[in-house]
Amino acid sequence: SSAEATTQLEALVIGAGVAGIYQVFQLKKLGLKVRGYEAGSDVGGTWYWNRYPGARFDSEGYIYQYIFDEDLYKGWSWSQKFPGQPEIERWMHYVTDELNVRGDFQFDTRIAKAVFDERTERWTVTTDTGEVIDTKFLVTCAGMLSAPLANLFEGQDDFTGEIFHTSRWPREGVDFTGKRVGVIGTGATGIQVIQTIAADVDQLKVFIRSPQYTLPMKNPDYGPTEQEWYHGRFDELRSVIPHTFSGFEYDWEHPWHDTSPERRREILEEIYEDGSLKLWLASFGEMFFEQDVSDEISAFVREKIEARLQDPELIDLLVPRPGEFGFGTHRVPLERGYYEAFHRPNVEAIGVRDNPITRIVPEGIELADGSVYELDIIVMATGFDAGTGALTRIDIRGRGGRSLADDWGREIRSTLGIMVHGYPNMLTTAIPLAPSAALCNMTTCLQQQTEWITDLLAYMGEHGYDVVEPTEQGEEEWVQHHDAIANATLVSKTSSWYNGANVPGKPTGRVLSYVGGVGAYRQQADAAANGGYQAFRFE
Ligand code: NA7
Repeated sequence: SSAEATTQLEALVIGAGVAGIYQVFQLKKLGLKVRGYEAGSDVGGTWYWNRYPGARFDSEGYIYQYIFDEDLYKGWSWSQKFPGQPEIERWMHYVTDELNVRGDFQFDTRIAKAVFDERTERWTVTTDTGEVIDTKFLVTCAGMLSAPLANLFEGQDDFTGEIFHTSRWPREGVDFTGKRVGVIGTGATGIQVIQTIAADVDQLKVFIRSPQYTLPMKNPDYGPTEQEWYHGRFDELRSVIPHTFSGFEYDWEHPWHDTSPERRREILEEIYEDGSLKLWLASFGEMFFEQDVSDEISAFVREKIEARLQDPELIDLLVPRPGEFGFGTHRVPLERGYYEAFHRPNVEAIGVRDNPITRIVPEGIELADGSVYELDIIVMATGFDAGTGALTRIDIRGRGGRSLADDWGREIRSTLGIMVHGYPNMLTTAIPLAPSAALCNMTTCLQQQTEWITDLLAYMGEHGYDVVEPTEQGEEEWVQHHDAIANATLVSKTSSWYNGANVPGKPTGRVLSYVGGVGAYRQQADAAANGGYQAFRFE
């Protein structure tokens, strides 16, 4: 349609991560002319960008894998229960080659703009290299946690040392030897960095605003015995994982109120020993809804952390305060030796809750009280504009020229997290109002979302439809359903990236991830499709 368009497609997929690789594979199989565009130089998505020291799964490797194909699953063997980024990146290359989609991607190309043309009912997409593409469907696999919050402080450009955001880590790595290093941020990422580099740096200054509830990771090596064990569980895993609360193999097992206090304690102790996210995602589901239960489990986890820290000053800085937020209402990081790192003589914990970082000065970090910490390297483990950032950083224009960044700047809405009213033929993954990294093993959710999208496009092909869009009412119903569940949970009462609170100016009234559970969401999504896509309008 567009006069200057050099490429004509039926589907343009943004991103070559876990979602994009599988989405391109499926749409190709459907017979569509599809092409993927990726800003990075290679495949991997999250596992391409996040190559900071200590980057690692908090999901068991054998649970994170795609489960849609038995040979693909069994053809890969992890060397650990929770593998690290280099091995994960190798796995992403393995699946890309096995699915034979590498040639369907264009790398080093960032999508800058996408405009829906109401006359032709097609998208005109422009890349940062000036290429113009005309496509029927725009499919976004751009990631939930991929738009980094990297420019946060005044004076960052004046720093005479080096500043790295964790998700923009140099491919060649960073040499910490003899360096004074500052880390800002103690979420899942900061914790992995800190515990990993503490022994390698001359001095480590950790700037802590909000400590998190964590769980200790146990990470045994996997050899042929373990690999055979989980390969042998393929059928079982495939029947279980898609239907649990969190897309892991385990699910809520224990009813809090029917369990005696002594037995509860035993159960918590047992599950804690699992060394996984199980205590969060598969112990007592009541922790998400009932304040008393949340308080008791939070106290249990605090007790565990405090026993390792001993020192009251460190406890004050590194343990969430009672009543502040409940265990599990923020993302729970797994850690290994994180707390012990603070016992090293070269590591210092600096509280910045009451004495915040005000700016970066040429020699280091300055706090409100005027004190300056002199540093050679600053690591910003400061997180992401979650859920919306990957798309609002693209100039996306729907019907009537409406802007997605403006729309979501007012209120973050979607239908099933798969489409947005006003943006016909734009199919989305990893955006708000679907289950996501907040409470989901990401590959489980992304497989389901991309499969749902593929089924929708197949349905359109069968019926000769060219355009799909959620109706205003269909979207409103999903938003209401989402909010009714989210607002009944304690997650809605805390502030974190779960509800946009980590980004200045972002609307915070809504929990971004569907909290009803992965299995429940799947039922809703399947019902929407099987019922003839009532929430959608076709042309
Ligand atoms: P998170 O979880 O958003 O953590 C960001 C951290 O950075 C968090 O501790 C923040 O403290 C801290 N932060 C952000 N801005 C500041 C300023 N201005 N001063 C001090 N500290 C600051 O990001 P992650 O990358 O760790 O994890 C994101 C997800 O990626 C993770 O959950 C996994 O699913 C993968 P705050 O809590 O806001 O007080």
